Amino acid sequence: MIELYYWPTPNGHKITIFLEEAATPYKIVPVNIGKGEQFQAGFLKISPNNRMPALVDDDPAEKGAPVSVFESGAILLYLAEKTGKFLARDLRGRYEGLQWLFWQMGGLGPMSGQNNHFANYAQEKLPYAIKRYRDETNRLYAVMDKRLADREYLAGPYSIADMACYPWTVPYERYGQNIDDFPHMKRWWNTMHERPAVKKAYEIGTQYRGVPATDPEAAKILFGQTAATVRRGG
Ligand SMILES: N[C@@H](CCC(=O)N[C@@H](CS)C(=O)NCC(=O)O)C(=O)O
Repeated sequence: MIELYYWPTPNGHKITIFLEEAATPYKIVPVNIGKGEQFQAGFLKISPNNRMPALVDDDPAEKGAPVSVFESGAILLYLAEKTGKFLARDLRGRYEGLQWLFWQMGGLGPMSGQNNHFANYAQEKLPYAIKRYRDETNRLYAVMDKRLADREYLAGPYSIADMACYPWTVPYERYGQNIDDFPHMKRWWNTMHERPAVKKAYEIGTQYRGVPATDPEAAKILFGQTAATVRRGG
């Protein structure tokens, strides 16, 4: 059985989308990040970056001790390799998927995250920072839009790259973007939105709603972490 350490955020949704698409049995272990559960000692052992998602597989391909994985991109790759699904096996197809997965991990995710932080969470409204990340999100949407002009999904066939990108485009309005400016991306977005497994993954998320990151106690836990936070474990 796979244990998924999860909270319903974009990075969490990526993994429930995969597991629902592949019909892989799994058990959710909630990690309420607004309450600081990401700093519990047991969780830090499998996710030293104090971030969810993380996964423990007690029936790995090579058998033996359970395998634990943190970082959503690594988890998607692990699951694709375990199940043989949603990543092409041939060299070219595989790298079509992997490059767009890494594009999400290094670009779309972090830039949208900073966009959201400065536009919606920062107490101090900094016009330069807000514009910087809104513009970069805007640029990245155009990259995706161009890519999707002549193929159904980012890698061609449906893959872990789409599962990684979609949750980070769901809140496009919060990120100051107009999806009508990106017609190919909009077509892809609607296709993703209508997939039954994607709907199911988001439905599962609704069971775990905690306090929003704007709550003062949650904000204290989530924002302003430094090396000292890591050294003392929370
Ligand atoms: N690069 C990591 C990012 C994970 C991440 O940022 N998770 C957030 C929620 S989306 C989290 O656990 N935050 C807890 C905290 O900030 O302490 C991944 O893709 O897994």
